[in-house]
Amino acid sequence: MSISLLNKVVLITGASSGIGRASAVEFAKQGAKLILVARRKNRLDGLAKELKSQYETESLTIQLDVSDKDAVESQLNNLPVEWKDVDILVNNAGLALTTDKIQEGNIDNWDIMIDTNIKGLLYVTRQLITGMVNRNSGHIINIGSIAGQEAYPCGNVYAATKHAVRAINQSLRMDLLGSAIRISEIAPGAVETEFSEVRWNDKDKADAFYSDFSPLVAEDIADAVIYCATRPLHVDVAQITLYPTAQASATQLHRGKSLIQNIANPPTLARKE
Ligand code: NDP
Ligand code: 8X3
Repeated sequence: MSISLLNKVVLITGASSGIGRASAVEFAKQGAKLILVARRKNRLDGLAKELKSQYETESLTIQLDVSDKDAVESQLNNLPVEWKDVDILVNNAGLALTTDKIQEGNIDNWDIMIDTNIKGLLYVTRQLITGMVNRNSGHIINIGSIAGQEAYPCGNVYAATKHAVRAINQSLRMDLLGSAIRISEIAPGAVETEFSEVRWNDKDKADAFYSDFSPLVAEDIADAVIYCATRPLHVDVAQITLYPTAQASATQLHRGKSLIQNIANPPTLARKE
């Protein structure tokens, strides 16, 4: 049993790469209209063009740094009238920067993670939630992490931001109780996207990280996003945690080719640009 997403207006932050991009593709397949948000506008425009030709998708692309409070307010307050009523918000934009001990941490990196993963998510949510409340309809899907459920060595500030996402998710559900608005959190383990390359600013190190186990791919998370969005309106999927089969916690990865060879149909790797 599922509901239709045809002509629903879906705003996805961080749609230029990885999980956000894959989610945009899946929503496009369902006939949704997409507001694609990220800093790299050329990528968003390329995606919009691709989705138009493949699925006849109508898209609006917005270059926006979600950590820029004033820009979020002005851009999202001034959406063209046909895009104003956002039905589904996917708060996906986020990043980790380095894996350092706190005592060796770079404070500028902490600020960027906090400003993007926590404050950016809140700024975007605040702009769109009033309309959802007024219409008594809407769905906010937040991309958290297993790092929101456990801390791990050198994951300190990133894990703190994802714990915050989890807390915000729980609070949203409580604050909106009595409305028809749904709140979901998806918490992935290791997903092969540009995430690790951004984290370490080192593509070889990122490639090596994923090289000897079968990580999740962005489409696995997009699949969960669509699952949440297509449940009947009386069902609110509160939280989904997704691990690669080869992972049991943030620090426990079964590395080695044997498990991969035992999987009959290994997933295709997420597209990278
Ligand atoms: P990617 O690096 O592939 O994608 C991150 C996206 O976030 C990009 O589209 C990037 O766009 C966008 N972004 C980053 N900073 C900003 C900003 N200030 N303003 C607007 N957009 C921004 O990584 P993933 O797809 O893996 O990450 C998506 C989410 O999933 C993140 O929240 C991440 O924490 C979470 N996650 C990832 C996991 C993984 O293992 N990959 C596991 C668990 C959670 P641009 O640079 O163009 O602005
Ligand atoms: C990304 C997963 O384990 O690197 O959120 O924190 S982890």
